[in-house]
Amino acid sequence: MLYPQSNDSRIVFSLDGVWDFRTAGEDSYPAAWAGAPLPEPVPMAVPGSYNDQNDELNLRAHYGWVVYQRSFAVPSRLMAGQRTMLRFDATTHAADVYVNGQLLGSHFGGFLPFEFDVTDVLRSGENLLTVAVDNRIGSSTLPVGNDAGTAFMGSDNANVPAVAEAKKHARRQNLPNFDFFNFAGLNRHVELYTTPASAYIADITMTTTRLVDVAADARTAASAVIAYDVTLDGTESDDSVPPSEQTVMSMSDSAASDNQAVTDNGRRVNIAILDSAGTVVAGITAGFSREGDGSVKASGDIVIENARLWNPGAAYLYTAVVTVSADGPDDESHIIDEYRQPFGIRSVEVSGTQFLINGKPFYFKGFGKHEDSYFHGRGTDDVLNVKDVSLIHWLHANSFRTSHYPYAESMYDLCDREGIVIIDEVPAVGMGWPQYANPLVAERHREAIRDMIARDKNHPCVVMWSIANEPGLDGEGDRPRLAYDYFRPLYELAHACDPQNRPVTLVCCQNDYLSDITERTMDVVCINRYYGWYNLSGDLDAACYALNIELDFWESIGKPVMFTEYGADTIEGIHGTHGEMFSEEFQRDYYARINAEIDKRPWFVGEQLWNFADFATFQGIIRVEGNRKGILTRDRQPKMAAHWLRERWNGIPDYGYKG
Ligand code: E9O
Repeated sequence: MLYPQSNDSRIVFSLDGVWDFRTAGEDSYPAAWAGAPLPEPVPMAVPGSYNDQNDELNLRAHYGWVVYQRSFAVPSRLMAGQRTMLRFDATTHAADVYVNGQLLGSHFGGFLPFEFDVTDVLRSGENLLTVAVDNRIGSSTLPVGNDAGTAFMGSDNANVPAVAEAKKHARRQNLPNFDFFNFAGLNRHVELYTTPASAYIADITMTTTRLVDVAADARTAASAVIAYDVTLDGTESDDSVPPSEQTVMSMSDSAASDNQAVTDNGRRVNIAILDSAGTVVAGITAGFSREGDGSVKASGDIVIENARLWNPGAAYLYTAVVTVSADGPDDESHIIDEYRQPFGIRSVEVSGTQFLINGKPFYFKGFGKHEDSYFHGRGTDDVLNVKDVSLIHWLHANSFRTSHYPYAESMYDLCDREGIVIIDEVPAVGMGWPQYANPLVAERHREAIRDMIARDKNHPCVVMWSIANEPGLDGEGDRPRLAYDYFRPLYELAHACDPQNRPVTLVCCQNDYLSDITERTMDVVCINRYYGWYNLSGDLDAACYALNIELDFWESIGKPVMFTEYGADTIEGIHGTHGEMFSEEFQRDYYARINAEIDKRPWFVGEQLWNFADFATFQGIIRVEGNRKGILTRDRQPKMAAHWLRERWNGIPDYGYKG
């Protein structure tokens, strides 16, 4: 799904702003609210999680449905003959969408976009848009909620009669089996956008397939072969003919002016490749053909000479200006649709125990993050994203994982531009044994993998897919095999979905790595380890000893291995000469000691600590105002460890750290 874009052929209208809002029932909402103004609404900003926007309603404790509503008018003159789409960048977690009382459809899953065709639904004048959103999580949702018991690492005196009795009368609530607050609502942008109706560009894929003569510093290549793939859809997209001859242009030609390759019905695509200065450096014109699956596509290769490569810390972006045109009855060429797709030229591969970008061994320096901030909750916040990216640079970090869900698109755009590397993760967090036997979970999991890769495939910043965080992989009996049987097909699905065939991983929890037979089969072994915190607490000598025992095991596996989490809760302002747990000194010493051990292992290809910043969680006895493992506070002030890491990371190059 292409991100909405305004140009000569398309219009985008933002529906962000202050909407009307009401909480509704645990299991439903009044049907009458779908098509009439909400009674006594309160204001609610979109995008944004609703939870921290209104204190009177105690929305952090809300369980079940809420209803958002706004009206809008569109300039019907401008939209006549266009296809009009209503897009949600993400609603968390399930949504029913109505326009003028008519149900357009429902969507499940809180972190990826969906859209509805509203061409025949909108009327001139005011339209009423109503979105009902459900925040409930349970054993069939991703992320996973507990149906009973406690939330993630919650405490309970299960056998005390009074506790057991009180639970029967307790209000229903979400019990996340994950460690981040279940922020919900219209977390991301809402847009109306148009495309031409008869034929429009439905998708674009730009894939680096070959780099020739990469320079020693990996900044350039003598040439790069880019596979393009453009999908056409629309009411008249299906009268295509077999592909006509394609015309590859040299750099000196003007791509935009070459219209030689024309189908019988005259419809053709032109792709002009612009460098970062906007100069056309290559291009192609091609016809469309119908594929076996019924889609209408144009695909082939474009060669870019003297290619500038995208690198961590040294980004370079090209833009593919994709134009579909056809000859009218007057024999003149008319543009039907156009789209500007940025992309980067780079390769990613795992070779032996190395993670190679542009053929050079890359070392991951960074963290797991969250979309999380005061007031906004998980709401898209470009100020915060720009600030975080600047802090990533300040720390001399080069990467992060989108723990534990795909982030808003604008963050990937920023990272493309700023040369920051992303491990992109689906919201499969909190998974254990019951989920592996639940076909609904498996289907939702597959859908999340497919949708994430379809959305993010063109981003050069994304170098690896993570298909889950900390599922149960080890244990007695057939458990390791059950986990393998569940995850191996998902690993293969991720590879099959990705035109770039990037490495795929599964982020594994502190576990019995000897009985776990799944993690070792990933392209990169990504481990979350808390030696010295959750175990051997506070004893860094014992922690290092234990870590080395485990590292000896991974050495025997012969794959690249990295930390995707390690850390210690730290309350800013707590100090001590001997650095006890929770003090700023302890967090610094923890990283100093653990990093000294991984530095001895050449196949250990990265350190992504936990976490970039403190973040909100479900309340519980081990969470004081959330998870405090940030090296920054929630308001982005550095703790002592951040200064220490900043110095360490300044001395670690992106490429070739361990030879
Ligand atoms: C997932 C992440 O979302 N990994 C957790 C992080 C944490 O700080 C959480 O925020 O808790 C760590 C899981 C470690 C489990 C260790 C097991 C030992 C339990 C006593």
